[in-house]
Amino acid sequence: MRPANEALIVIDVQNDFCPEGRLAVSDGDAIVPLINEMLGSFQTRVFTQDWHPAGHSSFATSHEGKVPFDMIEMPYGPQVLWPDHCVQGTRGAEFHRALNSDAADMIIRKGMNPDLDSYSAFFENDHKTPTGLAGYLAARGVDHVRLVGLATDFCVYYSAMDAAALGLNVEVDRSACRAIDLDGSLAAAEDAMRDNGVKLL
Ligand code: VGL
Ligand code: ZN
Repeated sequence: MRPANEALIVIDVQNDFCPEGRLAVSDGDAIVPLINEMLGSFQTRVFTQDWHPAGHSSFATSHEGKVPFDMIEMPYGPQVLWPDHCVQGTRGAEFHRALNSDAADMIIRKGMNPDLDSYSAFFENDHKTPTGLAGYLAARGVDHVRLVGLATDFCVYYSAMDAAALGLNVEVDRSACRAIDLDGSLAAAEDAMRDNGVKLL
């Protein structure tokens, strides 16, 4: 068993990010057995769930003339436009059915604000609006997090950077992550994480 100051954070292991999902990450479901095994050795286990209202501003279908993976400028900065995904209450938004989600101590839902995307488990993409996870971890005496899940170069990456900025000790276990990798985004994310003191396993 890992010590009580360490948490496992399982990012967005949902049907829409797995093969056959709306924003499928190649091999995304391959990490499920590994994560299930890891869950047994952490005393604090947090899951995140991307949880968008229909018509969310991060969907290409919400912008006339745009297609998935186009970029737009939002008031809070550049935003990739995605296929519709993880719409609240749909099968695509559910955790992968083989994932042991019963093990979650805490489930953080994010991306509910129609005008603002949210990749990180800690802050929405304006880098200001908190999800409450930092307070939850602090209240439980957690100062060390291990991140796994989908996708390495988006939600795992943003979560790792925010965790490091909050002063937590951060590890990303790449054996239990898979990437989207848009135009070199995986290499860029790994470089930025290393530069910010995130330990890549
Ligand atoms: C994610 C794109 C859009 C992720 C979520 O979980 O990495 N990526 N929404
Ligand atoms: Zn999303």
